[in-house]
Amino acid sequence: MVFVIVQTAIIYVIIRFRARKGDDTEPVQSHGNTKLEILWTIIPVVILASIGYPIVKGIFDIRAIADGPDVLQVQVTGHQWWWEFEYIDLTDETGRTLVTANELVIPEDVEVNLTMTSADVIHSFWVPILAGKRDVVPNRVSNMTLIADSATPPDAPHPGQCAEYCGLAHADIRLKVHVRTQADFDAWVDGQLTPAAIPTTETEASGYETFNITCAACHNATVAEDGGTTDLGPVRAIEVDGVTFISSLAPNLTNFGERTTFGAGTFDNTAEHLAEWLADPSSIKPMRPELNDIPEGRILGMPNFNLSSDEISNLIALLEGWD
Ligand code: HEC
Ligand SMILES: [Cu+2]
Repeated sequence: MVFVIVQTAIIYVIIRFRARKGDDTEPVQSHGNTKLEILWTIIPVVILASIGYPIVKGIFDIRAIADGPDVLQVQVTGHQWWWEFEYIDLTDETGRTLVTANELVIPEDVEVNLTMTSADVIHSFWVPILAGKRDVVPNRVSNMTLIADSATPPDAPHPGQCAEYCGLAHADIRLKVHVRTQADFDAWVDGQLTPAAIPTTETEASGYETFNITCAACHNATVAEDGGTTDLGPVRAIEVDGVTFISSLAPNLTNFGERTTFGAGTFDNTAEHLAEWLADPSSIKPMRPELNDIPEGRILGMPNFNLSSDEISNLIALLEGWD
């Protein structure tokens, strides 16, 4: 618009006031115009200030950390190559917090404050439909506020993606955000805080044995035992800037059967995909499990455990039953 207005005015002036043949009157000579100069200084100042004020205010508003009794507090730990979520204010009777992975579930119309850090390299948390990107940096804490206006259909959660290159499986560190009505969210929380059942069928019991021997080296699952609960796998935490973040070696599987996807939002959670995953995880998601160094806590993917097809189907029965 500015270009068109200015160019039109210039062309008009050039043509309208051009020197015509035979007319040699000298144009009016002028030098300086204080009034005009003050005016064309003040007008742009007013325009820029009126644009600048809301922008600067907006930057501070976006940076503000949501707090208060109505805000849902979720801590996010980025890992190569998956996301871990801990709902620090939602606990069961024993004080165990709600921990899940790769699928964030939030109530509609509620402010959610994400407090984020990374266990390894820089990631970036990005759910385009809900908010912009925010870097997730090791040894630093960053925050982001989400507010979702309306619930998502169960099979169409909002898709997200890590937006900062973080190594081999960067393309497959995705995530899902399910938005639920408050009542559905409360029911989900109850389900998540209920420990997984100790298996009763023979297949599940056999899967449970393999889980304890092999899988529990990295994956935690909380099961009901002797009227209380037991963690089958390790529970680990890191402290960053005075904030304690959960930082597990691998996704918590307590309620795995309830998730719609796995492998950081990459595969639909079906028996078929799970069988492929358990047969050789790196064949469907590129990872570097040969570099896993568990004492140092550096995990670059799930190894292939050369499970038999029976072990695989028993584990699938176990995990899909944990919902
Ligand atoms: C050496 C550590 C380690 C062991 C042992 C291990 N896993 Fe994993 N597992 C991982 C890691 C790391 C991931 C995350 C991979 C990713 O998505 O980047 C994972 C992911 C998974 C997932 C997908 C979870 C999700 O929600 O995305 C399932 C299911 C799973 N493992 C099952 C098993 C089973 C069953 C066993 C035992 C046979 C097992 N794992 C043993 C490290 C391990
Ligand atoms: Cu990434």
